[in-house]
Amino acid sequence: MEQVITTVCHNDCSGGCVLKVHVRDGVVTRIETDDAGALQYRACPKGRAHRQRLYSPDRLKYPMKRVGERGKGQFVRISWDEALDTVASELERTKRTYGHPAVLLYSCGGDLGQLHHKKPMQRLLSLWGGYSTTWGVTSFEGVYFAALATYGTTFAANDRNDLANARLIIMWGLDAVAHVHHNNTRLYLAQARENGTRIVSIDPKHTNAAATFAHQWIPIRPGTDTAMLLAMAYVMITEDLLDRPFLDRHTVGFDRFKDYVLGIEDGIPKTPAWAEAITGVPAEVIAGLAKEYATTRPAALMPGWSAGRTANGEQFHRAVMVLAAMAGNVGRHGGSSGVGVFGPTYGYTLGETLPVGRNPVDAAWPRRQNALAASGDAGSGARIHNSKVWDAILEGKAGGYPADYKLLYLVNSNILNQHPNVNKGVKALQSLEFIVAQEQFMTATARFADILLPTTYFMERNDITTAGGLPFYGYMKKVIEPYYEARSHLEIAAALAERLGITDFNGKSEKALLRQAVAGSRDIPDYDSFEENAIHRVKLSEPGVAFQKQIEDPDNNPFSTPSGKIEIYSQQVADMCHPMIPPIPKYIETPESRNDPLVQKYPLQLITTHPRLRVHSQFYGVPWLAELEPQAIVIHAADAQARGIKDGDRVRVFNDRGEVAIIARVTERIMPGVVDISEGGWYTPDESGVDRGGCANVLTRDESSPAGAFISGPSLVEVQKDGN
Ligand SMILES: Nc1nc2c(c(=O)[nH]1)N[C@H]1C(S)=C(S)[C@@H](COP(=O)(O)OP(=O)(O)OC[C@H]3O[C@@H](n4cnc5c(=O)[nH]c(N)nc54)[C@H](O)[C@@H]3O)O[C@H]1N2
Ligand SMILES: Nc1nc2c(c(=O)[nH]1)N[C@H]1C(S)=C(S)[C@@H](COP(=O)(O)OP(=O)(O)OC[C@H]3O[C@@H](n4cnc5c(=O)[nH]c(N)nc54)[C@H](O)[C@@H]3O)O[C@H]1N2
Ligand code: SF4
Ligand SMILES: [Mo]
Repeated sequence: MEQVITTVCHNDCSGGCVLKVHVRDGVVTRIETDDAGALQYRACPKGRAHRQRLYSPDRLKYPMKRVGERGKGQFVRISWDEALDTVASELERTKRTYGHPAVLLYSCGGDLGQLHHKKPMQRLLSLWGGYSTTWGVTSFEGVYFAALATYGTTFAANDRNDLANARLIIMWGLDAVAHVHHNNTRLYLAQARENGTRIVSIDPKHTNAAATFAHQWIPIRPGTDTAMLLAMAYVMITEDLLDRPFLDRHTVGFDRFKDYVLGIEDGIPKTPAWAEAITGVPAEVIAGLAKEYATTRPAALMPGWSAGRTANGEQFHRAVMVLAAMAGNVGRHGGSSGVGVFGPTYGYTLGETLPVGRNPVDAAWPRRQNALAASGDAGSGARIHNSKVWDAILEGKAGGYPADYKLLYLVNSNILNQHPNVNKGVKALQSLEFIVAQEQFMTATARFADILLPTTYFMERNDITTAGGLPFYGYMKKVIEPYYEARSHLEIAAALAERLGITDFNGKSEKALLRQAVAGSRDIPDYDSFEENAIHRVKLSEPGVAFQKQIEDPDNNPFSTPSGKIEIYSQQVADMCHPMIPPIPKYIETPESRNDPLVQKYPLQLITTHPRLRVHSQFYGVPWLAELEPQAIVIHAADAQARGIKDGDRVRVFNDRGEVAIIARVTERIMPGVVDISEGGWYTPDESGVDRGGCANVLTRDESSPAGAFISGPSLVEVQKDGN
């Protein structure tokens, strides 16, 4: 008999989409989606294709141990007991020999569950005595830093349904069609457009969102956006288009910013002509958009996260927020604080599932120089930056890192594939004493593990999720039994706790922990119906607006910054005394810009966008999706022609860091001089070390931005027709 069970997709595109999973004899046979009511949470093609991932030949069935050379992917099946005993004894050996900081726990995205993610392992290792880990959220450290510095909080974006109230929407490096950024963002963009709202896209690519919604596409050289924002500020200042009362009432430090923009501070007026030379955007286009933004109220300046994932990406996000304040768009319907898709205003209320506790290794270290007070444990000096993991492993204390790292524990991460400079990553992984990966698939990283622990798919366990941007809770319901011997992250941590002699890890079942989370929610009235329906929407009388109270009644509602106002000049940042993290936003050129001498050798700038039909490396090779969109390098027709490349040709893409062999997609939907390989192609080296899987990170720089943005571009490369 076929059953249809409703659950919610787990992927970290923040979709929270509804899946109606058909199950027959314990096997998923097909997947449909939401079709009820006016506001649906409809799944994308990935959500519909989960079945091909669930039962993929790459899925791990049993615990395994490495037998061949590390990285060659040769493993034999072992029992769970042997696997867990080995992991526990390696943890203990590493601790005895080198101390707790030698254990590096790494976990990234993948899944938006509240319970089954890194939490069980974090809690276990904290109780055990501590571990090293990273800081610098791969996704959005730039906007995170900027929002904390400027507004004192990250709950700083209007609810996404408020977009329908805007009269002008600027999608600045934002492709809400490909990347979702909450399921119904597309619906609200469509509503806005139908209402006559003008929509502009500023992006090196003519994105899906631009093609669907925008009236104007402004191509811009990657990594130069701050210069364009400063020139827009210049026009607004010199043409007296400022919301002066707003600036006077709600902000501090505008005059310092103004002096910099006008060139009083450094002798360089940030004119549109100055910005044109840097950004490639004509001066009149910059001036035109500045006037339009300053005079159209309300206007929503909506950045994605990619322009912030460049060197000095924090400056981009800080500058966007300053522009939003200059135009008085903060705290009003249809406006935007400039925080864009990060947020939401709506504070989700859920009780704790499993408290992670304080990590003694974090607690033992003084704070980093570049940590804001509000950054919590991530501000500990024991942390290594995400972009610097390979150097930290290779160099350890001798290279100035906090510890010598010997054991890498991976949960929800395809780190080799997803971190910059894969070839350096291979060396780093080879240098470690022991690697454990809790994985579902034989990924590029899993091939390097010593022990592989197979984990459950979200459809094989219960969890709760929220989807950023709207007041929504999803119950990710178990629909089938675990695949072969797969176990959940919670079960694995509990089994290790026994072996490590930790008695207070957790005495509760999975469902009891989820019940406890729901009991702590002021929104979800009852657990059982939530579990049954799989979604709970909170009805608000109107879309939430970030900082509405602070703007409407500032005397009684200060911002949570040190000054109580929007900090255009941040004293907290000034106190860091870091020349590359100025207290007002500034344009600082990125390495591998068009002015880098390396351009002679590698003339094209590579960006590495998030794939529409994968979530990072997840769904790679799923037949339905791969057929729709094979992994390719996107190149402008003029650049292709100059190299004798035709659409569909095999090309080599290379720089000093490595080489990728891939198919070319020739188009005019990307600006000349810029190429794109979407991140997440599976690193598949051939005998000569050339990657055949289209992994962009073979080519990217493993540097962090001064205040912590994880850099995903631009990287200089050259492209040649294969066989040349
Ligand atoms: N389908 C799908 N959706 C996803 C994900 C996924 O893997 N697949 N990943 C999710 C996750 S974890 C995250 S963090 C987000 C990421 O969301 P984003 O960071 O916003 O996504 P990106 O694709 O990196 O970039 C968005 C747009 O910015 C443009 N861009 C790149 N560099 C620059 C630049 O320097 N300036 C300007 N102006 N534009 C630039 C790109 O061309 C692209 O169109 O997406 C989430 N959503
Ligand atoms: N060049 C470049 N690199 C990038 C980026 C970029 O824009 N450009 N973006 C960065 C960003 S924003 C992010 S968030 C990272 C993402 O980096 P990752 O999170 O490492 O990428 P995923 O491919 O999602 O890998 C998650 C892995 O966890 C495994 N896994 C184990 N257990 C579970 C589970 O229970 N659930 C799920 N879902 N997976 C599990 C999955 O099988 C998968 O292999 O990539 C970063 N890397
Ligand atoms: S992959 Fe993302 S957009 Fe697609 S169904 Fe899942 S949550 Fe929704
Ligand atoms: Mo991300």
